[in-house]
Amino acid sequence: MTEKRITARAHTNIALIKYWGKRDEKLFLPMNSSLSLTLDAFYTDTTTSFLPESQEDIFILNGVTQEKKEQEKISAFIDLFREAAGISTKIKVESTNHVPTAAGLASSASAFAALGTSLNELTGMKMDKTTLSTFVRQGSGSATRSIFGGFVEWDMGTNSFDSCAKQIDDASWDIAMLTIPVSTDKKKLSSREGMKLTVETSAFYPAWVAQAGKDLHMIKEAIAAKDFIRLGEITEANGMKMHGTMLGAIPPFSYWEPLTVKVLQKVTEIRGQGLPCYYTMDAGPNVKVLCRKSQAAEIKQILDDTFPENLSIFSGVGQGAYLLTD
Ligand code: 2P0
Repeated sequence: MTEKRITARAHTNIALIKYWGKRDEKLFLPMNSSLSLTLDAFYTDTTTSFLPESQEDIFILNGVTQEKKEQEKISAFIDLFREAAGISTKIKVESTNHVPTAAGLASSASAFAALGTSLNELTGMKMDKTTLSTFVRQGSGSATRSIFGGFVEWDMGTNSFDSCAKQIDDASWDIAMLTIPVSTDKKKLSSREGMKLTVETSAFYPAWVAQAGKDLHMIKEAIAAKDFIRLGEITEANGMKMHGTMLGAIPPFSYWEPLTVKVLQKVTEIRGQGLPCYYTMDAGPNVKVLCRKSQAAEIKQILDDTFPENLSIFSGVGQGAYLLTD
């Protein structure tokens, strides 16, 4: 077998309508459809190559060979491609996360989207992006959306073949995001565990599912109308509804820290001063702020003056996953 090395890049994405809960844990089928913005500031580069002589896959992340547990997780994902392509050769995966070290934003979304895009080429599958998104979904749900750029919808679908992503809009209309890193500590409860506990125990969960569907419908209308204010209002409300479900879980839990609340209050205050900006949060204490690109520098300055030890990171809109080698 000739030495073939395939490198792919995928950017991370931040959901504006959140994915929170699975209806099928093995196939990563979500309880609700979601919608995200792909970011250009944070991405993963992954190179794959065949290991014809090896009995095992090898997974190297940021230059460090990973332990068996991580390796097995990656091998199970590679198996999806091997089975589809009818091959059994072991594979070496070399991955580098390009995420500002202070941001605490290491993302399974960019990781599995980059790996899947690379494997799609290496194994000769050459699936179209929509089909590829159904494969990477089975590595991590949020990765489904990182296959595409701009505003991306992950349609919950009816089965494993139609639960896929599609681009809604390329978001090339004065959109940006600021990330305020509140804490870089490893979270106590992974998003996978957090959403499972919420689905199984939260009294608020059925309301979340109903609301997420309505919010998705409304945000798509706002995007079609390029209505930034409406987009922000729906984003902010949806994120808070997701965090509300966690307080209804047994035991209740929250990813918030005291500084999180101060940042949220500041964003509201900045908005009150006539600079439209809207917050959202994922399964962690960091705050992301949706704003107009043309006003991002001004908003960033106010945030950085207020929180000088937690400097915000600017991101423009990112493109979908792509091959770096050909
Ligand atoms: C999202 N999150 O839509 C939501 C909002 C976090 C909060 O997708 O179990 O790492 O691998 O499918 O994708 C993070 O969860 O979970 C996530 P798995 P994932 O972005």
